[in-house]
Amino acid sequence: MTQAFLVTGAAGFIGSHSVEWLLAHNYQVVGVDNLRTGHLENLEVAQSSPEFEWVLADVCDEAVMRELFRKHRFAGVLHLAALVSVPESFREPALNYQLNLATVDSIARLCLEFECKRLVFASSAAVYGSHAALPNQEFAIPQPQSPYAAAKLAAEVILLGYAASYGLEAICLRYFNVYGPRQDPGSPYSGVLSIFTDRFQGGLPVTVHGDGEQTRDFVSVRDVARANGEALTQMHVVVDRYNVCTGRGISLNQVLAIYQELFPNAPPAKYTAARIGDIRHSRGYPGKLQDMLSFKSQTPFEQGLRELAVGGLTDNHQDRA
Ligand code: UD2
Repeated sequence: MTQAFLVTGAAGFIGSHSVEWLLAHNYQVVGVDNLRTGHLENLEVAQSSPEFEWVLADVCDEAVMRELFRKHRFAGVLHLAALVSVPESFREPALNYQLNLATVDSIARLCLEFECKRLVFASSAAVYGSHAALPNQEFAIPQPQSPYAAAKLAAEVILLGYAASYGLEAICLRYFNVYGPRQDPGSPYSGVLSIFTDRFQGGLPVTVHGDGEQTRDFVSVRDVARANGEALTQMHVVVDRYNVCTGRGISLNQVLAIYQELFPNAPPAKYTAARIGDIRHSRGYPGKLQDMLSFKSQTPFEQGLRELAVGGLTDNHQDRA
């Protein structure tokens, strides 16, 4: 019998790519989203598969979710639905608590109730804070500096506690700077590459906050979807927290040099003051996930950025790892 997996936040940026990976690997998928920040258009490819069931629902609604668990007896859950904006978590700490902590607990308890063994949780590199040694390793003492990071960390702790108490196979994945198609460029706090791509494509100048020498560990959504899929479906996993990153730090100025080649007639970038609270360098150590899942990011940054900026990175989930 084909196994069914639940993906929450399915219509989001990472969610929709993860759904496609699972469908390409012949799994049944039930995708839930309330479309608060996700978009139904992201699921166009998924909707064409008979193995995909779309459910418009709020994951915070435990009664609705319980019915889904009862009906499908999921083999595993990929829990991505969240309040995704760090600035919003400052403005709305109660909503952040509800979406990024209380709901994770509720989904985990439903897994226990319906004997769904595996729960893969979307955590964040934000849990490290800005003072952790580079590259960030999972054993570092986390120093969350936002309500968002605090909730993600607390959710990890709850899940690992349930793993120790009840045998739940909880895998917490700490995503670094994920980029790729379908990332919404709509807010000033959107991922920098979604904003830059949008502006370069529109012939508009980009704004660099600071001197452009800050670095990030940019990981392609295609690789992140594969990490999610492997964590959800591989037979043997080790319950823990894992970085999802490339291990390579790239500066914004290096990023701009690639855009310059792709858009030679673009207006020059404007440099303004650094953002308050901005982290100077962020880079993860990828070895732990590599040891557990044989996972290694496969998209070289230059290639991923070119594909994003000039097209081509759409349906790549057919390639098996
Ligand atoms: C990432 C996450 C955030 C949180 C944080 C933890 C994203 C989108 N955000 O924030 O959720 O986990 O890491 O540390 O992944 N920038 C510009 N111009 C622009 C936009 C951004 O110069 O138009 C700069 C920005 O000041 C920063 C860098 O680009 O230095 C990356 O910004 P970001 O918002 O993409 O991601 P980050 O690392 O601040």
